[in-house]
Amino acid sequence: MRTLVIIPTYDERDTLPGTLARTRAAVPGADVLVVDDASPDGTGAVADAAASADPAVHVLHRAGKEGLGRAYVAGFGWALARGYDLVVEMDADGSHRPEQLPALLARAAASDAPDLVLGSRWVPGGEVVNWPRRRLLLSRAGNLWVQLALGVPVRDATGGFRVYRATTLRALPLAEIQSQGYCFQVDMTWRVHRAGGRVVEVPISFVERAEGRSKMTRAIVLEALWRTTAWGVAHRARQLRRWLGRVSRRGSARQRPWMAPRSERR
Ligand SMILES: Nc1nc2c(ncn2[C@@H]2O[C@H](COP(=O)(O)OP(=O)(O)OP(=O)(O)O)[C@@H](O)[C@H]2O)c(=O)[nH]1
Ligand SMILES: [Mg+2]
Repeated sequence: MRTLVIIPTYDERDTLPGTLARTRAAVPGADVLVVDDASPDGTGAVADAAASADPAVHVLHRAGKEGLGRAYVAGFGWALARGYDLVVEMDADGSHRPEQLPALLARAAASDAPDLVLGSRWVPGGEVVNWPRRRLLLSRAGNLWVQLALGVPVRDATGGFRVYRATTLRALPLAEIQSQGYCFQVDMTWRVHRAGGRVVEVPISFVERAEGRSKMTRAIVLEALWRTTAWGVAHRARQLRRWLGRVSRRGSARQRPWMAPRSERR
């Protein structure tokens, strides 16, 4: 299967070369696309140098920082236009170990053909290395909230090390997606789930970045909180309306039995 590994970058000059080398070694048959948002530290030029030395490496330059979600949507469009079968999301900072790509890709190519394979920190066998307590709590609480609010039956909907089937991406309205930061991962997981897609989790070992600077900000956390809350309220209201509709139909059928379907008449 033709595979593209998308790596979004913003100021990852120090981390990108190692990640590219490890990715090419781990999955030599896969192509790589770096999506750089005009990083002020010159990551785009580092990516260009790697691309000119290796035909399997490509670079998509964007005009400015628009967030992780927009970068991935642009990368998905690039992949779909070129006929890739599997599309991978992976961070540049080493938190996602390229050595675990073969396991994720093998699961994606298995005979049950999952629509989305999530690298998961929170299933048995998954782990986080070197995270401060604050980040652990945030991730656990965020994922619990997503399960409660949206009813998505996965343990790590916020994770960003994942494999999509191209057919899954083609079926989603990618141009409509508004989420910019990490909320994008939840948004995509929920969309695949709602569309009836099969989402499976594979344990990964997630390592805190050793170099470079985190782009996680308070605004990104708040975006995730308000969007998931709004989606959750709308989702639960829809469920309640459906349930009330069923109850009232049953009630009126009991009062006027001739209106009930033949199978429900007594
Ligand atoms: N193109 C692009 N890439 C981005 C943007 N924001 C973050 N990234 C990249 O997305 C990946 C994940 O961002 P990180 O800063 O590592 O976020 P994080 O993993 O939640 O935070 P840490 O665990 O603290 O590293 C990295 O490869 C970033 O360079 C953006 O606006 N545009
Ligand atoms: Mg990171």
